[in-house]
Amino acid sequence: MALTLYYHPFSSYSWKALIPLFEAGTAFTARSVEDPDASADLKRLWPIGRFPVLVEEASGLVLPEASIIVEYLDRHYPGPQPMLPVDEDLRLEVRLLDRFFDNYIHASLQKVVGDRLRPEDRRDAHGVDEARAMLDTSYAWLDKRMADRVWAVGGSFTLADCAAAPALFYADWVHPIGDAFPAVAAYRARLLARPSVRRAVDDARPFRGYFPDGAPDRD
Ligand SMILES: N[C@@H](CCC(=O)N[C@@H](CS)C(=O)NCC(=O)O)C(=O)O
Repeated sequence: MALTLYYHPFSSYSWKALIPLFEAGTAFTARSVEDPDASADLKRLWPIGRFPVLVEEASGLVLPEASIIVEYLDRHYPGPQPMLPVDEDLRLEVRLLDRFFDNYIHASLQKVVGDRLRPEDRRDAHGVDEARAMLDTSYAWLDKRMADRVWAVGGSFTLADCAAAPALFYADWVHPIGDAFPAVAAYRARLLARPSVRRAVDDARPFRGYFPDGAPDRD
């Protein structure tokens, strides 16, 4: 069945949906919101307007929200390795880590980036301080967890790692992980070495100029 992904190559949440598509080698049509027609179609399909959004042409299914997209792909277009483990308790742990990366790391980095995009007189310094504090707390918790792990949950690459890759990639740009959290830094490096993640990072390179205040000259 034909699949279309509405996305942007530089968008962190888009990477979260792209990574399992690349992992499984699933065929899909990519419609970047750089294209005004794709952007208009996206807003018609999902008035919230955020991306990624997956469309399954044959069924007419319109699926927003990256975590839900990953679960749907895993169920209906599985790759060689499940993104959600078969074991129910491990599945729950994967979902918990997925929430952790989205709610505490991804949301905090988006707050910092979003603030830079505001006019100077509309900035929210207190909110940014809170986001940075949350990043520190999250890095500390994750550092302990990752000390003796390769991937976020269990022994294989899952939805939790799909969430972690873009979150840690961009979080480190706005709030460096540094030497204080070596297990988080090593996990980020492992994620970036994964071919599916590397492909998402490389496809986004032409858009680095979009990063407010400039992208760091690394990664
Ligand atoms: N909860 C959504 C978040 C999606 C999201 O925030 N996407 C960003 C790009 S990374 C976006 O659409 N930004 C454009 C906008 O806010 O208008 C998900 O998990 O997919």
